[in-house]
Amino acid sequence: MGLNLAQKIIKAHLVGGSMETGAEAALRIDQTLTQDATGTMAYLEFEAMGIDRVRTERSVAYIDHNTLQSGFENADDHRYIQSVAEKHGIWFSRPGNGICHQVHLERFGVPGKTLIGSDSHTPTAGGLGMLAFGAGGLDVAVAMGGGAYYINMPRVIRVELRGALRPFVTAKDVSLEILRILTVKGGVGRIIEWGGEGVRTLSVPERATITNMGAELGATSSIFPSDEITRAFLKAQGRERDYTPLEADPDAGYERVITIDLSALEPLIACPHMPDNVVPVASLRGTKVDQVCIGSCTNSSLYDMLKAAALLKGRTVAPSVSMSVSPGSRQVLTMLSDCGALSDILSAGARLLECACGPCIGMGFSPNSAGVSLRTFNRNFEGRSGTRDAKVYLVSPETAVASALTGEITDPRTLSLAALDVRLPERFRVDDSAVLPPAPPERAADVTVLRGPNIKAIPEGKPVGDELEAELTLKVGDNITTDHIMPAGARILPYRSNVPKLSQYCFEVCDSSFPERARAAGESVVVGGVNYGQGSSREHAALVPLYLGVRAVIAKSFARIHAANLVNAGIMPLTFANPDDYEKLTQGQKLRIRNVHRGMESGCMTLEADGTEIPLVCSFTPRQIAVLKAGGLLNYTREENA
Ligand code: MIC
Ligand code: SF4
Repeated sequence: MGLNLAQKIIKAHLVGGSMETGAEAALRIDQTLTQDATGTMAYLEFEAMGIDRVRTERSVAYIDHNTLQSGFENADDHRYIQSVAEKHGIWFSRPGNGICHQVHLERFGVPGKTLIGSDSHTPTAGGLGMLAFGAGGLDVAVAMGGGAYYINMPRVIRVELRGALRPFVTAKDVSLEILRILTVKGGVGRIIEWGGEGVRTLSVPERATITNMGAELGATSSIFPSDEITRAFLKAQGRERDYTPLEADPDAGYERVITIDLSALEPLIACPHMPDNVVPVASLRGTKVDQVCIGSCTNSSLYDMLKAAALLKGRTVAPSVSMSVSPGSRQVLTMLSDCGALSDILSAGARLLECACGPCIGMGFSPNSAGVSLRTFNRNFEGRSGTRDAKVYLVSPETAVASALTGEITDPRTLSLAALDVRLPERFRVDDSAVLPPAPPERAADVTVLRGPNIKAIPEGKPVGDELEAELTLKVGDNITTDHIMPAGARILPYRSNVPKLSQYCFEVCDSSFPERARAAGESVVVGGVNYGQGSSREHAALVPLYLGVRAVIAKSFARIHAANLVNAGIMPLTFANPDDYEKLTQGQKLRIRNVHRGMESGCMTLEADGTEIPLVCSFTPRQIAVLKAGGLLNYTREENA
């Protein structure tokens, strides 16, 4: 049997382990990216490893999340990242240059290469045929140092695309359709490989909208083939030399094949508060809209912005709607400005925000109380927008603009507008002056790393002992996101390099008394339901609980990146052997697990809770057991390097 595309790239990068489904595979990583909200931690960790210079083909540090600078904290972090990047061989994309995934697609992604990034939407680069993974900062730090990245060898689902999208139906609707089919858990342990004749009808930015939202499926990665459309995109970016054709073998095997007929799709919308809560836009017709936002790493390409501008041209946003547009990169913004499309957006009454994540992560532009916000983004988790009771819906740029114009949720097809004829340019405006090169090796020693007072030490991991005795300090339900565990937003995000300060907000969305209780307990355990830790790659969702004394999380199931981050922090992710046992546990109980070390090896442990015995399971690889016993990946790597 031939190989699918994912297997081909994995095979070419395998440096250890095995490609058998479920086994641990160690991959050589060609490129890394970081963004500032996770980057400070990643570079502190990289520094702690004592390696002088990155050993990747290309590592890029982006500043795109924390750009509000409402105090000294963000600016200090930017200077830290800029100087640490210059010293250690990392390219630095200045604030204002754009969202990491958009800029990486435009300027750095290479088909057939591997990329890991300290951001869950790193698989956006799969739109170019790159095999890209979201990871915790520590995994990225290790990869920068030349270490392998470990994945549990995923199953591969093929999505076969047929036909072509009809007017006003978009790549975003394809993302929402696959979420409707697979749900936010459906991609866990899987790579989603897109293929079929319909692929040829999708441009690279459209493919990237689709691979971007593979993160919402919980998928390990998502990937498109690299074909003539990829070549044309790279050529238009002035880097045709990076092109390699790539496709699956015709007889490749897949776990499952899902067929989507593009011509049968209609505009879709994800309702509050989960990206898989998908219905046709038409079914919500007439719902009043308060706010509309176009942007984020899902829908901020030049293509998306030109479509939005064409629909807004000569029209006015409804008086009841507050609308923002955040182009994904400086390339997008300058090209919009050069061709006059920016004026069409502004004249229609939209507010122009910076080329950054902005409202997507609650950094400004929060909706009004109980407001309805339509966003072209990828996540609509409760509270993420910064307004606790806001109702956030996820849509395409076309649906967003149609709704902004009418003031209510509107299927763009009902406005009798002429079909859009937006094409990508043959040549993008290439200006990399906002990407600063690192110092050459011979000058690196002269570069001083600048640290502000907000940068605090990384919490030290503790070796996992043979017996755990701890209090169950928090019991939460299903689909707990990292936004629940470690919220972001304008109030909290500036403290991403200050774990003690961040700890005040841990689990704030679920129970604001948790930090106090955990501190009082000393050592504690958190209990969760299915898909615990879904969403972002932020390792703060592990490091902050570590700081608060959490030693294990017991859940019905875990999201991939978060489970890896817990292990990296030296916290055990354990699973109920029988999910119904979740009901037997009560917050406040004293828990005990004996013979932890034997249990990690055998995959079974027994939890004692007030005389009840509850079987738990785990499937740690020998490497993960060593990491847990060392008290986390940082200690483990230090020991290995020594
Ligand atoms: C997100 O979209 O949730 C973020 C903010 O980009 C995170 C990273 C972070 O928390 O800094 C992600 O997706 O990994
Ligand atoms: Fe930024 Fe939002 Fe994309 Fe995360 S999902 S990288 S916050 S734009």
